[in-house]
Amino acid sequence: MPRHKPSHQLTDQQRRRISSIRERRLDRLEERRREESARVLQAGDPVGEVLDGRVTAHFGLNVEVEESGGAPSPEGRIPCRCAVRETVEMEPVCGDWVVWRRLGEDQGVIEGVKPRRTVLRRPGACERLRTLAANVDRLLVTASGVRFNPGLVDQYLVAAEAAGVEAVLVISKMDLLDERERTSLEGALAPYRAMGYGVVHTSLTGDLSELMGELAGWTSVFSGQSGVGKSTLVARLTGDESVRIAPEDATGGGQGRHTTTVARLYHLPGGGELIDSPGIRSFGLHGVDASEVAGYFRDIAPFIGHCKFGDCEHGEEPGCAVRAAVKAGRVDERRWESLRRIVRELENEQSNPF
Ligand SMILES: Nc1nc2c(ncn2[C@@H]2O[C@H](COP(=O)(O)OP(=O)(O)OP(=O)(O)O)[C@@H](O)[C@H]2O)c(=O)[nH]1
Ligand SMILES: [Mg+2]
Ligand SMILES: [Zn+2]
Repeated sequence: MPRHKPSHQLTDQQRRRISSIRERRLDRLEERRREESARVLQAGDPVGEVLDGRVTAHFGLNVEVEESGGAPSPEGRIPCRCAVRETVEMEPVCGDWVVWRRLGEDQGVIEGVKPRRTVLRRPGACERLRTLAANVDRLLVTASGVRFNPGLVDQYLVAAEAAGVEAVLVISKMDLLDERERTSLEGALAPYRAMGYGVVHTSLTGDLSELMGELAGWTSVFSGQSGVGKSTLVARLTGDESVRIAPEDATGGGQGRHTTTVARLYHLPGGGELIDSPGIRSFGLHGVDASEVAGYFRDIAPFIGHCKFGDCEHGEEPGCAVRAAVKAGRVDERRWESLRRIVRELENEQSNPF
């Protein structure tokens, strides 16, 4: 029995109930946040000037902030636990640039969140929980080479295109594949290479210089199902020994244990930032309209203006240029099936927002 029933098996009444419980829980959390903010502010008046900073992690009541600019201390940059001032409307998330003040050695208060350049969201029935990370330049779509799941990759790519974030495919656990499996994986990856996406292979001990090259100077975020090896890569790339990694992986196929529970920002020794994020079961595309999705498929987008009908859904309608391109072998059939599936899922969601 799966621990969580997929949401489409719930009745409308159940969905509404879950949604209202979530809302109440969040209201309580917000109430506690206000109390925390009041408590912290009472403990001492804000000292010193307004500082610039970046959010490195986000917990229930507190947000971890690092002062930006200036040289890091010998122990590295020391993050400060901050409460969020009540007047701040946007809830700060990992990667946010903020203005804040110190309240002491290791406490502070966030006074404001700067406008976001990019925003990545995660699935969830409630808007307030959806933001995963802000101001990222690259989405590292991480998938295990063992039982590679292109359908999920396609969802991530749509999310990246919609957010205006460059996506790079990171295919992990290559050490577990034999020659025949490698060849078949290459076949599945060929369409992505042809579309211009970077594809990087990694293994448990192999060289990471190619991946490092993709990350230098940018803020990148790892995403992908639990157990694919995101944190393993973060630990190796940053040399940070505090990164939590799942113990021995018996299956190899990415049956994750949800080891990482909150998104966290790390620094790369050669410059650039890396955000590790919790593995997710599926990737929702909230905020993306079903009619926009085809435009986010790099291989399909060039054909969509040529369909007979302006509102063509690129299914089996007559005169569909996308379908014709698939039949002519110019678009990978599996990608077209992905498009159809994502559109169907979004239409279901949009007609049933719970
Ligand atoms: N053989 C092999 N095992 C790997 C590789 N990368 C990671 N693993 C193992 O896979 C398991 C899961 O790794 P994690 O790094 O914790 O996975 P994660 O993606 O961070 O998972 P969550 O935090 O749950 O989302 C660990 O036992 C790793 O040792 C790899 O390239 N090859
Ligand atoms: Mg992890
Ligand atoms: Zn069409």
